[in-house]
Amino acid sequence: MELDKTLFIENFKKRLSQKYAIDVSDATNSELYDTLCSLVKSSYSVSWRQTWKDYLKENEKQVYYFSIEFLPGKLLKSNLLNMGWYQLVIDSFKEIGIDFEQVAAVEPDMALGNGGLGRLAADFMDSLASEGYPVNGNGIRYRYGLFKQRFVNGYQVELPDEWLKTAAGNAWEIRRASKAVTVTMGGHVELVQKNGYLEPIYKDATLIKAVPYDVGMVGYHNQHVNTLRLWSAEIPEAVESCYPTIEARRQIEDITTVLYPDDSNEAGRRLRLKQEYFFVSAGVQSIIRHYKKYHETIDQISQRVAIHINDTHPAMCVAEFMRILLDEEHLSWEKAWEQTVKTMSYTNHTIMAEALETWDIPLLNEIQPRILQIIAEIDHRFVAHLAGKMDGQLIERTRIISGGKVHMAHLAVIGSHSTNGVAQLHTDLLKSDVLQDFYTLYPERFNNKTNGIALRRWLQLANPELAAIIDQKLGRNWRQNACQLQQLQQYNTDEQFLKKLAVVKLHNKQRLAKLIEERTGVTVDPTAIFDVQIKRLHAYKRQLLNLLRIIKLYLDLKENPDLAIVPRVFIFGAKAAPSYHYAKSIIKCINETAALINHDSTIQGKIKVIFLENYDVSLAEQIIPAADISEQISTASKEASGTSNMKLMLNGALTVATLDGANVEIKEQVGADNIFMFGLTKQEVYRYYQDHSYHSLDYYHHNLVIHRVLDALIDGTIPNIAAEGHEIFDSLTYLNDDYFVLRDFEDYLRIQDQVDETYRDQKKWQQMSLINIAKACHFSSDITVKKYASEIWQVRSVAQKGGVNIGYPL
Ligand code: NBG
Repeated sequence: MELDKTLFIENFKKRLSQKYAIDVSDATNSELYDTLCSLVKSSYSVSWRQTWKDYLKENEKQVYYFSIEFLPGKLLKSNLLNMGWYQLVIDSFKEIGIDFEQVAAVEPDMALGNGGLGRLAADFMDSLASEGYPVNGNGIRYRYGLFKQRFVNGYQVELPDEWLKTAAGNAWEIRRASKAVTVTMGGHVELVQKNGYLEPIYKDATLIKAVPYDVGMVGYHNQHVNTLRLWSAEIPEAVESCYPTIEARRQIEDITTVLYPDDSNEAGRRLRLKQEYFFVSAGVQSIIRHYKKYHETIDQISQRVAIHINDTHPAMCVAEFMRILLDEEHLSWEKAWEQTVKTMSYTNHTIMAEALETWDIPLLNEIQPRILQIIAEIDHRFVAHLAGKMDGQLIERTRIISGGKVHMAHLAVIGSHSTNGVAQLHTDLLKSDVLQDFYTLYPERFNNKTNGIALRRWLQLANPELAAIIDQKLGRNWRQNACQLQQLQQYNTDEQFLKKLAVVKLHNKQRLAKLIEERTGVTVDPTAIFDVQIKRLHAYKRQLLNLLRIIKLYLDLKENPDLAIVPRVFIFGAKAAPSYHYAKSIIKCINETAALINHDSTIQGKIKVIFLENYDVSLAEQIIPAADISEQISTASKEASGTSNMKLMLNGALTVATLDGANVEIKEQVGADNIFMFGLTKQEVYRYYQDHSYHSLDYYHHNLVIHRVLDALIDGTIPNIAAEGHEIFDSLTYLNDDYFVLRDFEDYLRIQDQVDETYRDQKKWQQMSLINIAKACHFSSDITVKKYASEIWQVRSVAQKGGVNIGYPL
């Protein structure tokens, strides 16, 4: 039915009355939110069912994107936008006296991820549905999402995120008890000969019921809805009596209780491994069950199924797929292996050693002995196949099991037909360094897929004013087809348009200033430069480099309060893993520096430092449109891609960047004149590793500025950081500064002076900003997923793009 305001209001009131037996005037925001979600869901459910039927009818190849993290944030606005209902709902609510923003605020962030990796998975889900690809997500329904961060006396304190317990709960999920599967864990396994194949006999194993909760992934104006399937662990009915106490039940239920913010202790690691096997096994079993329902034989399954391994956490997909093809379908090893490799593909998201997972053999044996047996056999055959053909040392370096450990990245590369990095520089590093031996073995498997972002969320929803002035110039087609944003470049000399850009930015900064005041009590000047660094807190991302410059500026201003600098507001948002001591010390130092600076009237408010608590997707949506400067200052070679760099440029921020991750490609797009580059290159960093010629202590001794700034960490200049200041001081001096902070410091100061100078020329600034907005379209995740679809998964788009008219019916 064609949707109009009157009809919508009528239906909304009716639904509210059916659900809660009340009128609009008596309803709470939660009730209004719940009613709206219910209407939205009933509308897209029709398309959801139809999408599924179309897949079946056409016998479409299905892709399953396995990721231990999905970080969608809030879904209401994004669903309304994609359905073509957004404006209509705002207008209708206004007419009946409801404040839409207050209703939308009721929704809890779905924070089932830590950072970039999980958010990328969520942006991909949006793009895949919007481009009409038959791709489903497969993950875990954590009862507690990423912790809520509070600052107490400047320290990070973690509180549980009970998102499912909030009044709004998860309005979007559908529990599908009928699709549950059983996951087997622990115990022992024996192989017995039976009718020419080996049958595994499990003893003392634990059976876990895996129940899927499906969330619709709504495509943009195309009536195409995919599924994000999240698994929850429960006790199977048949064995309920074996778990009489709450403690006993928790052994099972805990598997899907918390999202791991780190895995630095043994108990945490065991549970983490269980989580990995749990969602891998549940997902792979349900894929094969579904496939068999519609196909007679399984030996060509790779023609209809593709499984994507997002980072190493789901790497056991390789072994689990083999297990089912061998133990349950009785395929020969060779046939099963051929199908497995053709089905699997893998994305690497980091070169940081600590994130390339390995598992101790006894632990894997304890969690899933059959999977260990299969991995051992894959390893054995891999070695046997290469023996005599390849250098023995290369074989040792690449095998899956070595040094008492199982190397998950090796399993993922060996067991799949495609391995990709997430930015060109990162992929080059995989080939030349981290996975170099594998590149020698399988050059054809390696490819690059530079990350992307969903322009719908990060521009249309986060920055409606900017979107509106773009409409005035380009019409609305860019909303369907991101590439058209490029045309904005032609307005580079259109002074009126440049002024409009500046006005929009100012409005966004005023809004953020208000939020800052509400949350921190600190007043900031919206005409100052808003300098933003938002990302997980990690030494390699170098929030510390930013902090050292802030301290330098402060010391300069104390010496000379009339110093002519452009006023700046430094804005941080970052969570540190709870056990990452050093990162938490950096948080404490930033907070104490902020307290000192923000309350020192002698510097006349020329700089302010704001660390906003609890950085999450919703906060990112508020900070990004207000940013002037985007800090992308990781040590070259360490940041695989980064995606906040893309979101910030899309919103007109100018980037201060090292030649790292996707910054390199951003520079290629906007040109060296429209970005502020500084710092060591990857080659220079690697040269230091090789010749050991970096001695950070020399910088402390010989560079007066550095000396003075580092002393401020330990001489009481910044109060309340006696321990943390020393810890950081030592890391930068005696421990030789792993991430070259001191080496890059001077160059960073130089480039920041250039930022000031450029900001003084507002016209030039707006022109640079415009180029950044126009060129950001190259980083649309719509484009990225098309490349995954055609070059890795070999699937086609099945939805028609209908334009604005294919809204979703009521
Ligand atoms: C992160 C990288 C980022 C990258 C995202 C998404 C992990 C393991 N890696 O640079 O650090 O942008 O993945 O690819 O979270």
